[in-house]
Amino acid sequence: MSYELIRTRVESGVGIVQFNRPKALNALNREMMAEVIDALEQYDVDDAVGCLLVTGDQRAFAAGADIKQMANATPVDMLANPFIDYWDRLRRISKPLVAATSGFVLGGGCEFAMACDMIIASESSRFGQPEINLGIIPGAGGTQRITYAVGKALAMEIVLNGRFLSAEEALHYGLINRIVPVETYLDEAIKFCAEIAARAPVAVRMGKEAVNAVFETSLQAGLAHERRLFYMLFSTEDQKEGMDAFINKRQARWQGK
Ligand code: DAK
Repeated sequence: MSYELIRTRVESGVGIVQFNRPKALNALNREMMAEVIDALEQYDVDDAVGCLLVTGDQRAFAAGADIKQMANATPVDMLANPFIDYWDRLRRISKPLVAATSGFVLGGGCEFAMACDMIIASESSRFGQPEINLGIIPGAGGTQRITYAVGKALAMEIVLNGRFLSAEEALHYGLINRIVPVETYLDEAIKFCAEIAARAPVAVRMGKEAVNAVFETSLQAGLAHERRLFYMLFSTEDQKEGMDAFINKRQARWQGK
């Protein structure tokens, strides 16, 4: 599949998708989002890929949804817009999904990063939901995910007053996993993803599913869900391999089976 608005490649078991609209600060238009989701879904079923990484460029991860594309939209246009469906498809990606951010991470760009499982941020990353400046509010999960991450008080400032978070603040509040130098942020993120990609593939997916269940269920239901996934992993060859490798003091060789 060839793409016009993104770049894709596989490195060290990591499926990398890079937004490629630098002149528009990687604003997420419908066409680019369609390509992004298509590429991620393909990597999700590719056995050579164990972890997915989405990135932009140094100046911007993404400065939001494309304002020019939606400026004249009616409610019905927005309802018919496939845009929100892309976020639902993002949630159905079963392999770990990491965002490597730098520069502006705003609006839909921030919502995209927060919809990922983990965020590796360059020192220059600035996170925000500035939709209020356009007379709207976040519409792709921003009000919910930012509140889960930073709590109600700060979320209100971010959503109602367009307050940006620096990388340090984002780390402090647990929005991101780590801060890395601007010059090497993508390499660092690839290394981070490659480590995960080298682990037992089925267990990694089940681990992601179990952690994400926290946001969807009660503790009781979440514990039951975790236990079912845990028992299920005892039907995999990788569980037998992992435990045999430990007992015999050797490196495990994962099959993803
Ligand atoms: N959309 C379109 N173009 C954008 C853009 C955006 N979000 N952000 C930047 N650009 C373009 C600029 O128009 C400019 O293009 P030219 O004028 O050169 O043609 C180019 O990128 C460079 O931007 P600036 O000249 O403004 O660069 P500065 O360094 O001066 O400023 C900035 C950088 C990031 C502070 C500024 O560009 C800015 O404020 N950008 C807008 C940030 C923003 O408001 N983001 C939120 C967008 S609204 C939906 C759910 C959710 C959403 C949509 C639909 N559904 C349920 C269907 C999400 C909505 C949003 O994200």
